[in-house]
Amino acid sequence: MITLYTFGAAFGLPDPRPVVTKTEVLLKLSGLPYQKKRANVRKAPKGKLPYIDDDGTIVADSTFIRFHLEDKHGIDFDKGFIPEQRGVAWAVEKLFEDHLYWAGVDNRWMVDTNFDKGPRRFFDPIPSPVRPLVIAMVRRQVKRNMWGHGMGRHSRAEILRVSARGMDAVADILGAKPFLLGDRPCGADATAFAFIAGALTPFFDDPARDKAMKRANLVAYRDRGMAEWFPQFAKRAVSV
Ligand SMILES: N[C@@H](CCC(=O)N[C@@H](CS)C(=O)NCC(=O)O)C(=O)O
Repeated sequence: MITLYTFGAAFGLPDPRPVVTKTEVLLKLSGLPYQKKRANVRKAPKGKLPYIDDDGTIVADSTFIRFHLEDKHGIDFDKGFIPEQRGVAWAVEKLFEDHLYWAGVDNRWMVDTNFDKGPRRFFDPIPSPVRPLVIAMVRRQVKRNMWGHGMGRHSRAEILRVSARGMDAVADILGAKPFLLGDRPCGADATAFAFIAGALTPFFDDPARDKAMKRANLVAYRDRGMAEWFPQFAKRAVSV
């Protein structure tokens, strides 16, 4: 039995971190039995979530978890799709994970009102006398990470501009298809669904969200994925 280590539901979503939701969708697509457990991120093998324990084999990072499912269990998430489609799917996946992800971090962590109702809550279990210190330290670290990536060097207007372009690109690739490559999901749909659901959650104020909501196919795609994989969240992801 595979155990997926998660943060747990928040912000009207199955998990606040899209890469965790991505991994759960991959597990659902694989058809393999799995269970979920709340993790202590400080004890995670790479200091990040997700990771899995597959009968004693620990695999960290959503991409390496995918590779593991492919290698050990013989799953081909892109079965039936030609190399060009597989290539587009992989590029879309990494557009979300290595580019648009940072626009989401900026909106959730650097916009005070969003931080206060969102990520600040992660620190509630910390004893109150030291909490403000820990919060300030972690927020500084997130800012440094954003700077190191490069997204953090842009103004908010610039971040919104590049993230809107990215979401438009995905909406254009998706077009009228139910899933990224056609009538059935491929591996990258796990990522696209997770990130689009996160970007569209009404939990946060986000001009990028307002813009993305105008792309009806993205909204329908999010709704389709929620109904298919997380029906218990379908309502909450739409109105929190
Ligand atoms: N490349 C990794 C990214 C994992 C990642 O960045 N996880 C973040 C959440 S999105 C994390 O666990 N950060 C530590 C924390 O939130 O304390 C993957 O795809 O799994």
